[in-house]
Amino acid sequence: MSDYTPTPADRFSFGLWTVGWGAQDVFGSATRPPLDPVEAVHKLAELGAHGVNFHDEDVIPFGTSDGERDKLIARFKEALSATGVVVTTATTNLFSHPIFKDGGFTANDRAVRRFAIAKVARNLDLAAELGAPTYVMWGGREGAESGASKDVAAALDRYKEAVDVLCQYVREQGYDIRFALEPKPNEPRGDILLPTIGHALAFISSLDEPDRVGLNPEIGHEEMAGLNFAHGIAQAMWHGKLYHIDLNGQHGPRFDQDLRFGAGNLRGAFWTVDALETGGYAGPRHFDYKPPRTEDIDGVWETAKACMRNYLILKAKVDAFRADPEVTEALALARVPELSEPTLAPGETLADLRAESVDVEGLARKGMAFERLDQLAMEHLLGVR
Ligand SMILES: [Mn+2]
Repeated sequence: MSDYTPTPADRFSFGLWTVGWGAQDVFGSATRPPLDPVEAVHKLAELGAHGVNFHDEDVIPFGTSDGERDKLIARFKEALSATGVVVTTATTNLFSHPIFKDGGFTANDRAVRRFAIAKVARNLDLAAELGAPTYVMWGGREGAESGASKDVAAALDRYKEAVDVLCQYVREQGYDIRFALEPKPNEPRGDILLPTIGHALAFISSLDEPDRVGLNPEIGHEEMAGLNFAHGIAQAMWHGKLYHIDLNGQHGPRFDQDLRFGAGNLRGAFWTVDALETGGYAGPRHFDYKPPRTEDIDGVWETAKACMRNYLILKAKVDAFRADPEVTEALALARVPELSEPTLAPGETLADLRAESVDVEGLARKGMAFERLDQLAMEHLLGVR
């Protein structure tokens, strides 16, 4: 029986910006002092995490001189080698500085777009140096608040241009890095480009190197759009595009709550773990959340522990659900295995299918027995089975 204590073998990872968030929000200033990234790495290692992720500015504040930059990187690398923590992804902050008020890759101002691409390229060098296999692109400022201010088709042309240029750079440098786009419907912009998993998947097919680009979907972002996250990542996996994942908690369509994993939509979290564990996802289990503003640093570490613990508890629940003989029986009654059977038999033609006589009334009368199946899942989740 597991006591739900994480180890690096569980491959849990955290963004430095999660536990390091000072908790400033739209209405109030920070409630916590800055957290040294080195301290974050040591503490996360102690709690059983496997990896960390960073924006360039989580380690190197905007405007840092080259000499100071080298020192900060050296300190960070020391913490990694002292703890065995690995860098699983890196990303670029193209949203905090006022220069990015209208976006980075899709800013109307061409000089801003040029600066944004150069900023990403510089941090790609660091990502390669630190061995990050995945580079996340969250375009939180790529969007608009009003209709005429953004030519969406031109913005998508520029988005594609930026990703194509950076793919080419990575290839030419020989870096072993893939990109993962992170969709979000809104916040901080009124409407963000590539708002959902589906939009981003379609965009990837337009790129010069589509095989180098996949997704980093986030629970809260899809749920803000009222979408089913487990279905979204299942489709991303079906396309071979689930390169990374951001796990957190959200209560339906409202502001981006970034709760710890398992909080908010608990049933959604159960099916998310089920989709990842049964769907063959092999990447890190990454948490992208914000410890609430009410918490001091002890509360922050409670949330970090809870993210991992909740994942392990839900994994045990999912494993028990999938191993339950009554569930196997209920799946069969619900004809779930039958969906894996092709609709036409080998060699059969559409003409054969059309010639078949169908018991329309009989099929229409027959219930699907889905509620029994779902109640079994509920009872596993509630801990009574
Ligand atoms: Mn995220």
